[in-house]
Amino acid sequence: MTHCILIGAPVDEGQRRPGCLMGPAAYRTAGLAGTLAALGHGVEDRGDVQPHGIGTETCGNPAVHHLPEMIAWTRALAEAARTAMPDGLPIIMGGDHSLALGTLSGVASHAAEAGRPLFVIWLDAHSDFHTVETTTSGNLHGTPMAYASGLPGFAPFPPFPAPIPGENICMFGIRSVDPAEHAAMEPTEITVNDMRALDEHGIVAPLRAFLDRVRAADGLLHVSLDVDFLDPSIAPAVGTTVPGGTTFREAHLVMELLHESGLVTSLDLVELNPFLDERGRTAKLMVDLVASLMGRKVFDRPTRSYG
Ligand code: HAR
Ligand code: MN
Ligand code: MN
Ligand code: MN
Repeated sequence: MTHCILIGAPVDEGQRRPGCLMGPAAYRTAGLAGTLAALGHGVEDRGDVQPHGIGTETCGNPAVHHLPEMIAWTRALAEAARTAMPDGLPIIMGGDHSLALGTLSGVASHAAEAGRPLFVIWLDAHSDFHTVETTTSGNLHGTPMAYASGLPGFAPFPPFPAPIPGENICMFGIRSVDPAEHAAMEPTEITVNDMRALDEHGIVAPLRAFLDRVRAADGLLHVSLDVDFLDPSIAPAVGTTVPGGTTFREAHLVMELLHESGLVTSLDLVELNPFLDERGRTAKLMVDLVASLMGRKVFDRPTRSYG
C-alpha cells in the first residue's frame, strides 16, 4: 500500500494552446483518486497549486512568453513536490510539461537532502531539451529536461538545485527533436530510446536495463509521462500530437514493469488538454495507465507455462 499524494498543477503558460489548465479537473472527473483507493492505496488530494509572487523578469530571447509566470510556477511546484516527497508518492496532475521545471526541482532537492541519487524516466514524443536561450517557439514546456540537467541558459530562473547526471536520465518514445536540442544532448550520457530504437528492440529490454541501474544505485525514480508519448489515435487530447507514438499495450507494459520494479517515487502526468479530448477518452486512458503503474493487473499469479 502506497500513500498517493495528488497535486493539481493547472499550468497552461508553457505553451500556446489553452486547455491544459483543465487537466487536474479532468483527472479528478475521470476518477483518479477512487481508482487508486480501489487498488488499496491511501489517497490524499492536496488541491491545486497556484503560482504566487509573479515578478517582472525578462530574458534575451524575444520568443519566450510568460517567463515571470513560469518562474513563479517553478518555485511553487518545487516546494509542493519537495514537501510531499517525505509523506508518500506525489502524483502531479498537469498542466503542460513546463510544470516539470518545478517538480524536478523539488524532487531533486529532496533526493539531495536524503543523500540518494535521482533517476528520471521521460516518456514523451519530445526531448524537451531546449534552454530559455535556444527555444525558437518560446514555449517553455520544451525545456525542463535541459534545466534539470543543469545546462546554462536558464537565467533568470533559479539555478537547478542538484543537476541530474545524464546517465541517470532515460527517455522513451522520442520522435521530435529540434536541432538545438540534438546538439545539446549530444555530449551528454542521456539514454534516448527513440521510436526507431523501440521498433527494433522493443521497450522491455531497455526499460529493464535502466531499472536495474536505479535499483543498484538505491536511487529515487521520477517518472514524467507526457500524453504525446502515446499515439494520437488513442490519445487525441494533446496540443502537440506527433504520429508514430506508443500503442495502448506498449504504454501499459511500461507501467506494469514500473510497478513490478517497486522503484517509482514520484510521477508527473502532463500535457493533457481536456478541451481537445473526445468524451474523456484520453483522461480515462491516463487514469488507467496510472492504475497499471500502481498495481492493477489481470492475474495475481504467475502466468502458466505453455511449453
Ligand atoms: N521542441 C518543440 C518546441 O520547443 C516542441 C516541444 C513540445 N513539447 C511538448 N512537450 N509538447 O513534450 O517548441
Ligand atoms: Mn513533454
Ligand atoms: Mn511532448
Ligand atoms: Mn514547445
